[in-house]
Formats: sequence, C-alpha cells, structure tokens
Amino acid sequence: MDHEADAHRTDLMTLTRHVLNEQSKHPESKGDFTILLSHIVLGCKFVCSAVNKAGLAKLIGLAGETNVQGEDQKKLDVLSNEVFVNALISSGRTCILVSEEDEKATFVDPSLRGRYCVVFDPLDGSSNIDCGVSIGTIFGIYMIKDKDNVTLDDVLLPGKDMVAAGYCMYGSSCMIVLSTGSGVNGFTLDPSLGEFILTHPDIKIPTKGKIYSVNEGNAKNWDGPTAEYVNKCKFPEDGSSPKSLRYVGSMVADVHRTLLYGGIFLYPGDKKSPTGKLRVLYEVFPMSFLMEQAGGQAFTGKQRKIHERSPIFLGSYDDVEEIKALYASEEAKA
Ligand code: FDP
Repeated sequence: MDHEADAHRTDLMTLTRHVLNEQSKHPESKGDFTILLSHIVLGCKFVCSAVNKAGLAKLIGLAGETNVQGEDQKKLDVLSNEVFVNALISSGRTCILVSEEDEKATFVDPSLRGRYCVVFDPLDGSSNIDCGVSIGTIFGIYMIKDKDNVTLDDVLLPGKDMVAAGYCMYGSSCMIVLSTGSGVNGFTLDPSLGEFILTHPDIKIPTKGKIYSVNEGNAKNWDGPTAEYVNKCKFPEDGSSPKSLRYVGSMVADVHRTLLYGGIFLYPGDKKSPTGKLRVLYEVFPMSFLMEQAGGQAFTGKQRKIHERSPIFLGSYDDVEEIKALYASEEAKA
C-alpha cells in the first residue's frame, strides 16, 4: 500500500483552503476576497452542472434573444449570466459587474456593495455548446478604493491592475485555473465531493512550444506579420520541425491547452475586423494576466470601452517574442 500517496489523497487542498492560506499571509485581510471567490465558485459549479445536463434538460438552443454583440444568445448563456450576476451581487463584496451578456455595466445597490469589480464572460465559446465541446467562464477582478464613489472608469483599467483573474473550463473535467497575482494554480472539481481540489499547483508554461492555435479560415484577411508568423510555424527556416495546429474555437479550451503544453494562441485583427474578435476586458485581459503569471507573455491592443475587442497573441515567452518582433519590424517600416 502506498501510504504516502494515501496521505496525499486524504489531505486535500481545496480551492477555499488554498485561498484562506493565501489570505493568512495578509494579516490586514478581512476575508472579503475569499467570500467573493466562494460565490464565483458556486456560479462555476452551477454552470458546470447545467452544461452537463444541457441535452437532458433541453437547455440547448436559442433563447430567442440577441446579445449586445449581435450574437444569438443560447439558453445556457442566459442562465449562466443570471447565475453569476446573482451570485456576485449576493456576495456583498462587489460594486460593479461587467458581463459579456449585458449591454450596460451593473452598479450594485449601495446596501450590498463591496470593494470588488468583476468583469466576466459567463459562458465563452457558445458556438460549441450544442456539440458538447469544451466551453468556459472567464473572469477578472479589480479592487476599488472607495465603494461609495464608483464610476465606470473603475473598471476601464489596464489588465495588469487586476488583483485576480481566472477561468473555469467545462470539459472532460471541470477545472478552475486561478491567479491572485502570485503564480497560477489549477483546481479540478471532484464531483463526488463538490469541491475543487488543487491538482495543478504553480503552473508554468513552457518557454517555447510546438503548437500554434489560430482560425486559419481567416487567413486571406490577415496582415503581413500574422501571415508571416503562421507561415514560419508551418515552414520553419531554421531546420526545426513545423509546429502542430490545434484550434478548438473555445478560447478557454485553446488557452488552457496553451498554458499546459506551451505554444501560441492567436486571434489577430485582420482586414475585415481590424480589432479582432475577442473582448478586451473579460477575455483578453484575464487570459493575458494568467499567461504572464505563468511565465508566458501576451501581446494585445489597448482599447478602453467595456465591450471593446482587441487582437491577442499569447502563450510561451519565446513564441510570443517572435511574433512581437515581426510586428515591431512592420511598424519600423511604416
Ligand atoms: P464563440 O464565438 O463560440 O463564443 O469569444 C467568443 C469565441 O467563441 C471564443 O471563445 C473563441 O476563441 C472564438 O470566439 C472563436 O472564434 P472563431 O469562430 O472566429 O474562430
């Protein structure tokens, strides 16, 4: 009998225990962040259960509405948004919420206000819902100084000002990947316990990877540096092996694989959509925060409106360095 492995199995590091441990390093902390996070975790568990039952519960299909991005809303998108908004407000720790599904930011009633602003995409990758492919929730958290005087500017801040960011992936297993600004940790839901257990401590992305991830169907509209970079992935000039292409089409799944295996994820701007597709506040910034915390890097635009989009290139440090150099030399020529 492997007693060491057994001891490991009986001393479970749950997400809450992990965050409480972190909290104890800050004696001034009152536990507000831990409470906020436990409400986010509740939202993730609810959505995970709804995603798993979607076929059975007839949740698949359109809800008959169009969201602020002009996309058809799925029933699960609507449900997930409601669950997260309610969970975040009832935590009593939030003051402004920005959700992909709501046109306007939600200012929490002063009686329920706390010091955190949460920006989130409750169910990202919705075109993959109906075929059972991995989807996820993405979130970023800012902290404000004065909860009694809040304006939209309190969430229109650079991604580096986030105090935490993470995502929950609803895939073959349900996983939360979280950074509170000192590294990245991954927690897998044990359905029998209903708890997220630390399974991927201190995730570090490999410095260079063998995979590139991009929607190649948009190639005819790409700009020079993106086209050149992808060409180099396929036909390397230095004698190395070509990179493999993997593209799920769910940002959470593509970023998760990039984080664990290394490589690069690209959603560039192009002639048709100069600012790309992915949203700055609740897709680009949180994922960039996680990448940087894991030792990788991200290269983004700087838009500052709540539903603004931006090109994004993120992943292994060396791979992102290469595409940055191509854009820098293009800029130098201009
Ligand atoms: P979806 O449209 O399915 O919601 O942000 C939306 C997103 O998915 C990302 O999750 C994904 O990375 C990207 O769009 C996929 O876009 P393309 O279909 O244009 O490749």
